[in-house]
Amino acid sequence: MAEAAQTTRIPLVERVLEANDEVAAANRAELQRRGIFSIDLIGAPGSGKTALLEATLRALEGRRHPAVLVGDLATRRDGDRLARWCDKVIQISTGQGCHLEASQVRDALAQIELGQVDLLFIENVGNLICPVGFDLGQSAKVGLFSLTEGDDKAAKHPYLVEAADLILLNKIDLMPHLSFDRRSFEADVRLLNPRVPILDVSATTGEGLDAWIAWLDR
Ligand SMILES: Nc1nc2c(ncn2[C@@H]2O[C@H](COP(=O)(O)OP(=O)(O)O)[C@@H](O)[C@H]2O)c(=O)[nH]1
Ligand SMILES: [Mg+2]
Ligand SMILES: [Zn+2]
Repeated sequence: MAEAAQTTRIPLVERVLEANDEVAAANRAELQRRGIFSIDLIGAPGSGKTALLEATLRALEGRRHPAVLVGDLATRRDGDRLARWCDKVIQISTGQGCHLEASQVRDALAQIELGQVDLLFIENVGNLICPVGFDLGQSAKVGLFSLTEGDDKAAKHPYLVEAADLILLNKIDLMPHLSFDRRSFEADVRLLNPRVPILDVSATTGEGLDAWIAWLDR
């Protein structure tokens, strides 16, 4: 019985991913047609995704025209934080869903006037695992790690590191207080993704944000 259940389960998972990929492809085509560079920001709960986006929106004010989608199981708190810096913020409540799916992005985008928008940030649900497998139609995946998670988290989450177009290492301001081995972290990243840029940042102090903004502008 257990075996039979397993053989029907695998194709179902494949169908879910295939359906997601179709919607993601449509999202990607639409965003490209509009010239919108989009980022899927993936990181653990508390790694500083919202804080980084707050600092980023502040830095881009008056220069770029961003929109933000933010996924969370419950509460509008992150959306409310971000709405202080950006007038195009949509909070996506995923309920029990531990990742965003392309259809949720499509439905959220339909609620935004995209005419002026040139940059889209998507704060994924705090989770380093399944968000990697669900394409949203983004231009780039950014993996956010932080010092408080420990220096072994890149090695422990190889799929995110492999898929990432950029790695951000946040909370760099806490380096004097923690025993985070920066070289070991980087060595683990390099084994998985030899060319991915790694940028040290602090959403709190603003350290390193210039390089991140320059990456966005490219
Ligand atoms: N010291 C320090 N704290 C940070 C930094 N970025 C975020 N935090 C703190 O980490 C906590 C979680 O941040 P939040 O943005 O909500 O993380 P999220 O769950 O990934 O969106 C908050 O208390 C932030 O103030 C940073 O660069 N340095
Ligand atoms: Mg958040
Ligand atoms: Zn999930």
